[in-house]
Amino acid sequence: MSEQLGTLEELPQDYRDGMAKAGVAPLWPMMRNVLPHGAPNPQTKAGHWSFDAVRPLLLRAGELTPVEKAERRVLVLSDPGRGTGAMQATSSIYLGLQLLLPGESAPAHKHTPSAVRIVVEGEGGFTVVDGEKLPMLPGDLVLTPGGEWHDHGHEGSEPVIWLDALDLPLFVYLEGSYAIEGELQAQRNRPDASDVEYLASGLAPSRSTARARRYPMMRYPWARTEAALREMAEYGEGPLAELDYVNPETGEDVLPTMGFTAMMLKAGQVVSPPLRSASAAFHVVKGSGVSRVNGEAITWGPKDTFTAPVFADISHEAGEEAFLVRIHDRPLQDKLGYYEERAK
Ligand code: 1HN
Repeated sequence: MSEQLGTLEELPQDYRDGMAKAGVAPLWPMMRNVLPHGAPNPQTKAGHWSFDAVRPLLLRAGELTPVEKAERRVLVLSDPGRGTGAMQATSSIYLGLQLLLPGESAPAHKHTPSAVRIVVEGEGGFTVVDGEKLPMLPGDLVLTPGGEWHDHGHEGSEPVIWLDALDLPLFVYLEGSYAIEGELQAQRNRPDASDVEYLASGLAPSRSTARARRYPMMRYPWARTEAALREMAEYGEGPLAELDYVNPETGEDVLPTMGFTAMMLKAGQVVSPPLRSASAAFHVVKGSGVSRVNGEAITWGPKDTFTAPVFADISHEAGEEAFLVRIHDRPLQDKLGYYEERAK
């Protein structure tokens, strides 16, 4: 294995000029940039967005910019490693905080990237996906899978804020990101599938009926997630209560590229997971604590969001009982065949 590869500067100027003219470049000076030894060298840096800091800015956006002029009234959480304005929070995950005011609606569209909303504040908001009206209560996780029509509305009396997570950076990278606009959807007059076909965990509509939809359940009510985590923390095996959000028909991840894992930390509990090849964002549904990401301390409170690059050394310590949702790209890495965990 060669240690030191040749540099561009070592090459004669006439040769460099000739290469530039011919539209070619030598690989060897650039090889380590794209293939570092042992582990990736991520551009992403750990980020932390305090909800208390972002909330007033978001509410002010509500005064400054009518939803008609924004389509989606969102403040984007940019990766500090890429700088403010970067349309990504990690290599593969876009995050934004979206505000909808009472009576407003965000128009229908469908696009190639998939999105998930985690409701941060307020009641009365809803998302309609393919005609299914999905109520949005704090902590709920709502899917709008790629290719599905979706619009948002608000029947309540206070502002509603949610966190958007999209696999947008992948689609931008693939030059595959685009949207189609449409009319607000007619809503089917029935509760969403989490309150009908999939009301009870472990029960699914009989297989004698038509084949299940690709995305059979698109709302994961927080009340059930929290109740399940509490039982896991009390009686489950292992030190940590963690639950993956899965498709109730297949048991697979809810979306092709992004995964979601809810976790409960008891007051004072410390967890130190293995290094993972997946990048991650953590959204604090409730509670407070301190996490260390590659040695940097992040002191978080309710409704905050923080991120960790690939292979980050992460530990969490809950000051009080805490519930976090981890957003990650393990499903994509599984499909590409390289997801990896390394013991610390
Ligand atoms: C989008 O469709 C929504 O539907 C929110 O609420 C944020 C950011 C980039 C691209 C599409 C939404 C988005 C988005």
